[in-house]
Amino acid sequence: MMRFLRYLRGSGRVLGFVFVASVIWLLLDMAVLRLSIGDANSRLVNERTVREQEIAQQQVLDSSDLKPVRLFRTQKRKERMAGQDKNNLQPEPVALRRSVERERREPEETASNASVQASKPQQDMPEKLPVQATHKSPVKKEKQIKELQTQGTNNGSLVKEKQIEKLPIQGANNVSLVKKEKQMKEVHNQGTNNASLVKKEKQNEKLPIQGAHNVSSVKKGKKIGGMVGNNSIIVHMNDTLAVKAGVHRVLSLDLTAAPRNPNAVGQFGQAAVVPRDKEVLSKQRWNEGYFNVYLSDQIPLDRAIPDTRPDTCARNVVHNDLPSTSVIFCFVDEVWSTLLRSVHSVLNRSPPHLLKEIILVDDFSKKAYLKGNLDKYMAKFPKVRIVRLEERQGLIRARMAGAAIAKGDVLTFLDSHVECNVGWLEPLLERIYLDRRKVPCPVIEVINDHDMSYKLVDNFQRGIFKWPLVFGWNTLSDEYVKKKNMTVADPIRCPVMAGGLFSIDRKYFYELGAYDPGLEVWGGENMEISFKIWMCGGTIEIIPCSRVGHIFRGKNPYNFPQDRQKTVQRNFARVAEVWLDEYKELFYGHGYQHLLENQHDIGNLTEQIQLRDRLKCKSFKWYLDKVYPELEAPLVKANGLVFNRGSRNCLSVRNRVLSFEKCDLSKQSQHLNYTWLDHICQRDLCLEPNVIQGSLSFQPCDRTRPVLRWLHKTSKSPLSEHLISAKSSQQVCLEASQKADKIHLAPCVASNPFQQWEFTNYYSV
Ligand code: UD2
Ligand code: MN
Repeated sequence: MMRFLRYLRGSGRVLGFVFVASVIWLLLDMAVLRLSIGDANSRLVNERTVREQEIAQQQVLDSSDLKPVRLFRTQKRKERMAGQDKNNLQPEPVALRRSVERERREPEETASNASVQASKPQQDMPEKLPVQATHKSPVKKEKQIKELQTQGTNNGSLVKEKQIEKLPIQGANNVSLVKKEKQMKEVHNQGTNNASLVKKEKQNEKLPIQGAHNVSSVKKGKKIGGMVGNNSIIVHMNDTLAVKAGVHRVLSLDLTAAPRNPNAVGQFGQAAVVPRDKEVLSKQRWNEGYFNVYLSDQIPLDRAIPDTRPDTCARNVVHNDLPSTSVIFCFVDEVWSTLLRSVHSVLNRSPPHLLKEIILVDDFSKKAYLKGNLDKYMAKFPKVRIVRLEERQGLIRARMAGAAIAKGDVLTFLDSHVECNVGWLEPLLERIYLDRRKVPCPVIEVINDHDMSYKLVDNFQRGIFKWPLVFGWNTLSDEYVKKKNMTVADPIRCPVMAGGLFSIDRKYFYELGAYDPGLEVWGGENMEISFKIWMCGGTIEIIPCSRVGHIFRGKNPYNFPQDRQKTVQRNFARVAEVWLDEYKELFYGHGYQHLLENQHDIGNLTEQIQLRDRLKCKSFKWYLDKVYPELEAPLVKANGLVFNRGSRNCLSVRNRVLSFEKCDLSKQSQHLNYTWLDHICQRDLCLEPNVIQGSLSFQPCDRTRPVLRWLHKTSKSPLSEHLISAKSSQQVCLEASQKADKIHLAPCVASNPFQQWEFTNYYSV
C-alpha cells in the first residue's frame, strides 16, 4: 500500500508537473491566440478604415462635388445675411455669381430667394450629399450612355469630339460616349437624313482650374463653412485647398454643326430663295401655315443655324446635376416640315441626359399627315411621345394635357414652329436649379416667314405689356443697363413673358395652379401665368444664353371654335378679374367697357380667386411697384375739382345732391373722380343722368350700367371739354345754370362755356 502510495506520489509529481505545464501552456496559448486575434482585428479594422477612406474619396471623385456649390451658396447666404462686405466674398462660378449679384442688385428678389432656400433644407444639407452622390452618379452615367447611344442611332447622327480635356464627371461622360470620327464617316456614308456632326468644342480645356477658381480657396486644415470634407474634391494648390464646384461648362452639343449638305437650301440659317418656276406654288402654299411653307419643305429638317449667343455664353458654367425636362409641343394642323424641324432641333441640340422626353400634343388636327405618318416617323425616336386630344381643346388646355403626363422635373413649353439653338437648354435649367421659382424663357429669335432665314434679335429685350394687356417687347434703357452693371448675357427680368417658350419646374407649375382651365383656345394665358408667377413669389427671366428661333406669322393657320375676337377678349377679362384688383378698370377702360355688360359670359372665377387667396399672392399694386414700375397705371383718368368755364364755379356733392360752389380745394365735397369706366364719382356714388327729366342724382356705382358713363376728353367726341352722357340717343351734356347754382342736362352745344368742364388733374390725356 505504502509502495503504491509512493509510486503514486512519484508519478503524481510527474502528473502534477504535466498538469501544471499543460495549464501554463494552455494559458500561454490562449494569450498568444488572444494577441493574434487582436492583431488580426486591428489589421482588419485598419483595412476597413483605409477602404472606407478610399470609398469616401471615390465618392468624392464620383460625385464630383455635386453639392458644394449649394453649400457654398448657403455659406454665401449666411455671409450676406450677416451683412458681410461683398468684397470679402470669394469668386464663384460664373452662372452662380450672376445670380448672386443679381440678387444683391435687386433687394426684393434677394428676400424671396432667401425664403425659397430656407424652405428647401435638403438642398443645403451637406451630410446627406455623399450618399446621394454615390447612388446617383453611376446610374446617371449608365443612363446617359444609353440615352446618347439611342439618340445618336436614331438620328443617324454622329458626334465629333475634340472636347473637354478634364471635364467634371458628368461632362466627361458625355464626351466619352460620343462616337469618334471613324464611326461618323460610317454613318455618314449610310446617308441617313440626320447624319451630322457635333460641333467641336474647345471650351472646356481649362475647366478644373476654372472650377478651382469658381469656388473659394481656404487655408489648409480650416473647416470649410461647416462642410464635410468629402463632399468635394480637395485640390492641393500650394498652401491652400481649393474646393472645386460640381459644375461644367455649358455643353455646346450640336449634332447639326457640320451638316451633310452645306449647300442645302436654308442651310446655316441662311435666307432661301424660291426659284422662278416655283413662285406660284410657293404662293399657293402660303396659307397652309401663313409662312413660306414651300421653302420650309425644301430646307433640311436638321439644318444648321448660326450660334447667336453672346460670346461669353459658351464659357458659362452650369451645375452637373441639373433637373431633367419634358419638352412639350402643342400643335394644331402644323406644317409637317416645321413641326419636325422643331423636334429635331431639340433632339440635336439638347444634352440627352437632360431631355427626359418630347411630348407632342395634337390638339385635334385635321391634317392626315399628322396622324399615321407622324406616328410612324416618331416611332424611331423613343423619347418622343404623341398625345392626341379627342376634341379641340385649344393651346391652353392642350399644354395642360401635355404637362399632366410629363415625367421630367421641368416642363419646357415650345411652339411647334421653332428651332432651338446650340446650348439652349442648360442655361434655362440652371436658373431653375438655382431657384425653382424662377421661370426662365429663351430669347425668341426670328425665323423669317418669307425666306426662312434665322435672324438674331437685339440685346436687352424684355417682355412687357401696355393697356389693355397688349404684349410687346421693350429694350432696356442704356441708363438701366449701366446702373445695374449688366452684360448682354445676364438674365433679364421680365414683367410678362411672350407665352410660347419657357421652362418651369413641374411641381411649381402645379403649385401655381397651372393655367386657368377656363381660358379658351389661345390668348391671354401668357398674362395669366406671368401675373401669377410674379405675384405669388416667382420670377420671370429672359436668358440671353438660351436662344430659340420662332416663325412669327401674320395669321393663325387654324380656326377658332367660336368667334376669335370674343374668345380672346373673354380670356383677357378673366385674367383682369382675377389678378388686376382695382387696376382692372384700366383694362376695361381701354376699349373693353362693353365686356362689363355681360359679365356672366366670362364664366365662373371662384376657383381662380380662391387659388390666389390660398397662395397668398401679393397685390397687383405690389407687382406694379416692384416688377413693372415703368407702366403708367393711374387709377383714374382725372380727378380733383370740376371747374365750369361759364360760371367759374366748381361741382359739389352734399347728401347725394349735386350743387355748385365757389371752388375750394380744401373741401372734400368738391373732389370728384373721372374713372376708367367713365364714371363721375365720389367714393362709391356715381353721377346718374335722368335724360327724360333732365335731372341728375348720385347712385351707387355699378359698372354693368352703361347709363352711368360720361364721355369727356375722348377721341370719340369732338366736344372734348364737355361731359356727355354716353348712353343717351341724342347728345346730352352736363350744364351749369347761368342764374341759380343748379346743374342740369341739356342738348350739347359746342360753343357753350356752361357745358365746358375741367378737372384739376388729368392722367390719361
Ligand atoms: C404667342 C405665343 C404662343 C401663345 C400666344 C398667346 C410665342 C412665340 N408664341 O402666339 O405660344 O402664348 O401668343 O396665346 O410666344 N395651338 C394649339 N391649339 C390651338 C391653337 C394653337 O395647339 O387651339 C398651338 C399652335 O399650333 C402653336 C402654339 O399653339 O404651336 C401657339 O400658337 P401660335 O403659334 O399660333 O401662337 P403665336 O406664336 O402667334
Ligand atoms: Mn407661334
